[in-house]
Amino acid sequence: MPRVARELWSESLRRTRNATMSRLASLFGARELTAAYWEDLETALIQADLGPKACRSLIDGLKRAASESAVLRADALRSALRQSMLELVSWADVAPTPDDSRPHVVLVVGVNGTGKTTSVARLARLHQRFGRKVLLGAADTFRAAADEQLARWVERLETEMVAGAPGSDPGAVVYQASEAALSGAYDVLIIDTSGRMHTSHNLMAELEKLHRVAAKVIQGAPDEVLLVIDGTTGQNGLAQARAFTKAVGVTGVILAKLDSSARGGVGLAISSELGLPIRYVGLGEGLDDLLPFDPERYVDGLLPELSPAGL
Ligand SMILES: Nc1nc2c(ncn2[C@@H]2O[C@H](COP(=O)(O)OP(=O)(O)OP(=O)(O)O)[C@@H](O)[C@H]2O)c(=O)[nH]1
Ligand SMILES: [Mg+2]
Repeated sequence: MPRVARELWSESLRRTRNATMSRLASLFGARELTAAYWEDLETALIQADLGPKACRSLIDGLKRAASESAVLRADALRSALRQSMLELVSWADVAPTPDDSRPHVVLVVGVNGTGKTTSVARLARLHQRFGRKVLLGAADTFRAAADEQLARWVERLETEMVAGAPGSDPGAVVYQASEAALSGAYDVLIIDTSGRMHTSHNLMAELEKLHRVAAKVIQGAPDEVLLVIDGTTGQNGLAQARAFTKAVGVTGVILAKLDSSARGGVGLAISSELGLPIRYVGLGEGLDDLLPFDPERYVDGLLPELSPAGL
């Protein structure tokens, strides 16, 4: 990975690292692993929004490692924790990728303001980098200016989009966009949807319908349903993920706004408690600031270095 990307990850996770994970640095320096020590470590991990399940499995793993090696040196503790964290976010499955047989369809969903529209544009950019022809579907017909926002991105991306009149049926947009993707020989169709509360039954049912409409026009579509979670909202993102997964079968998560979050550890909770892979992360507001998820960069960005006392 180019150096610039590594720095972007580290820079973006600075807040989480400094605000919530910094306590770990002094814990890494501990000489004696007492009961109070393990409690402190667990508290620090919980505060970083890793969620109870991930915390438990990390602590259990570390205790095992400690008992196996009798004395666990501070630097060994850091690398054991790093290894366990990596295991929690490393997914064996590979994200589905477009093939030549038909357009690859991606449905982007999430609650209000999480970063869906921005992510749609940036995802388009990532696909364009592979030389793929990308069409956007503006199925957020609910918010008046939504298609204008997407249209501005479309201009910058030098691509096309299919939109409907404000207030019109988003299902019709998905239908037209899917047909246009087929007839225009597009490689990828990315559909933006309106923000919706995961607690609203009707709005979740509407998403299910969009899913069905896409499948009607393009057999097997959508290939991916990406849930955008705002990285600043911490554990609340988990409740959202559960509801969206129930309604539309989310295939992966886009963790946006990691750069403005002090609770970036939530990615570990998403991976371990929901069993959902994180596919992309948002590390800024620019067109090039959506990156494919990289477990090593993520974990290294979260963990503070050893404090000098621990060396
Ligand atoms: N710092 C930062 N800001 C982001 C990121 N992703 C999105 N944003 C900002 O978050 C705000 C909301 O982004 P949108 O893409 O409009 O969110 P949305 O989910 O489409 O919103 P609704 O359609 O209203 O539900 C914008 O100001 C974006 O610039 C990110 O990764 N980092
Ligand atoms: Mg939007």
